[in-house]
Amino acid sequence: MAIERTFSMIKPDATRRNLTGAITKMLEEGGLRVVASKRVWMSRREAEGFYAVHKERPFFGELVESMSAGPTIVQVLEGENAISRNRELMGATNPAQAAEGTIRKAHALSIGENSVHGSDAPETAKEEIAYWFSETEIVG
Ligand code: YYY
Ligand code: MG
Repeated sequence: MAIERTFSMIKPDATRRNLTGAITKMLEEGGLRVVASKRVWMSRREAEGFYAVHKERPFFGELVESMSAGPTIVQVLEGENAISRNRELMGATNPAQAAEGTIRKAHALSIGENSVHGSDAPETAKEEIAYWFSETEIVG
């Protein structure tokens, strides 16, 4: 099995409800290790840049609004098949469809305020990590 790194966020809807520890615990108990972490309050411009792939989607405005509405914890996670493992632990984008035991099932409020982000592929993981972290901030 390959040791990988992925990019994760604990979104403002979750930090607002003091869920940083609870969500990090679910990630750690799911086999992932936090190798970089910081708390940021992203600007609208940073949120637009991060989610640029979605800029033509109807929910883009709300997404940028909610991501810049409060603090986010940005993290790099490491572990076996970290990208797909993290997606499993997160659960489906829409919490109404998320499996029992997943982070979104336990904590998400709605499809828009769904508590966590996780990269979806090796290339996006690399880009998303580089968007928020320099190499020296990642300590494996
Ligand atoms: O990767 P993931 O976060 O599970 O979903 P994406 O399809 O990449 O969408 C990113 C983000 O956009 C999602 O977490 C919430 C928001 N969103 C939305 O508000 N409404 C939708 N119908 C789809 C996505
Ligand atoms: Mg996505």
